[in-house]
This record gives sequence, structure tokens and C-alpha cells, in this order.
Amino acid sequence: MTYTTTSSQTPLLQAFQKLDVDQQLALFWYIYTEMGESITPAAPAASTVSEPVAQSLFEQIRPMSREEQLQIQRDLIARKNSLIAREYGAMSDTTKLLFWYLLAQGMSENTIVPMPAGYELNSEAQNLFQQIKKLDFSEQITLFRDYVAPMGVDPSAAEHDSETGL
Ligand code: 45D
Repeated sequence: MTYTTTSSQTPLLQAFQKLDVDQQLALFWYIYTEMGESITPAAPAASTVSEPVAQSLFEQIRPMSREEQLQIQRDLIARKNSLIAREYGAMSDTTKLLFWYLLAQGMSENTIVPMPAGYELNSEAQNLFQQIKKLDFSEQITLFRDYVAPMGVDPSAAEHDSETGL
């Protein structure tokens, strides 16, 4: 899988990925609430985004219990092997971003497990949030694409996993 990161954002990306998984989810949620309105689901013509592909993975997660919905999101970030993780890993990077966007919308609509009331970012995550807010929109998109790209499991690179049999 190839994706480009501009050097100015690499430290930010790495700091994001080093937060514990729940803090990553919480930070990503706050980012969504901050930028939600500026995201236009209309895809640029040259984009590799596939709405039906993102939608189809989302539709597998929507009917699950709240615990399962949360676990899947945690496992994607932790790159744990599963069928969902492999389907995720087979999507284009922009489709992955759209998939997360659908999850966040689902949280707003209460079809996906919402953030617990009063859940707080730790100081490191707060600090990253402030830095991310200062980036311009296109830098943010690049950062988030690079953030969601390596999640899940790339099915074309994964070796047989004796733990899961996948
Ligand atoms: O109980 O080119 C915690 C497209 C604590 C179009 C929790 C685009 C414990 C094409 C873990 C916190 C639109 C795709 C619970 C471009 C606890 C195109 C739960 C742009 C319940 C560029 C936390 C797309 C949870 C963009 C569940 C910019 C947190 C998309 C979940 C941006 C957080 C998408 C989620 C963003 C965050 C999505 C789902 C920023 C999603 C963020």
C-alpha cells in the first residue's frame, strides 16, 4: 500500500498513532465534530473513493451490538486480524476515510455507539487536537488519510494467522 505523508505532518501522525486506542477514537471523534460541516461527501472525479464499498462495510457494523461496534473500531486501530479488518484493508485509502466518516455520522444519529457523556481527552490528545485544528483543510485531509490507511489488515500482505485461522 502506498500513501504519501508530507514531512511536516509526520510527527503529528506518529503522535496520534501513539495515543492509546481509546484516546485515538475520542480524538478522532472530536476532530469530526470540529470539521464535520466542512466535509463534502461529493467525491472529486479523480478520487479513488467508492461510496458503495464504504457503505457496505458500514452496513455490516450498524446492526451489531454497541459493544461489538466499539470493539471493531478498537480492533481496526490495533490492526487486529479479522474478516472485517481484511475487508477494511482492501479498500482504497479515501474509501477508508469515507467509512470512518459514515461511522461518525452513525454516532450522531445514534445508530453507532456514541461517546460516553463527559469523556475527556488526556493532555497529550488535547495538545494534538489544538495542533490539528491549526492545519489547513487539505493538510488535515492528508493527515487523516494517512492515519486511517494503515488500520485494519492489508489482505494482500498478511501471512496466515494461526490464532484466527485467517
Ligand atoms: O465507552 O476525496 C471511547 C470524502 C471511550 C470524499 C468510546 C473525503 C469508551 C472523497 C473509546 C472514547 C468525503 C471521503 C466509547 C475526501 C467508550 C474525498 C467510543 C473526505 C463508547 C477527501 C468512541 C473525508 C468512538 C473526510 C466510537 C475528511 C469513537 C473524512 C469514534 C473525515 C470516532 C472523517 C469516529 C473523520 C471518528 C471521521 C468514528 C474525521 C470518525 C472521524
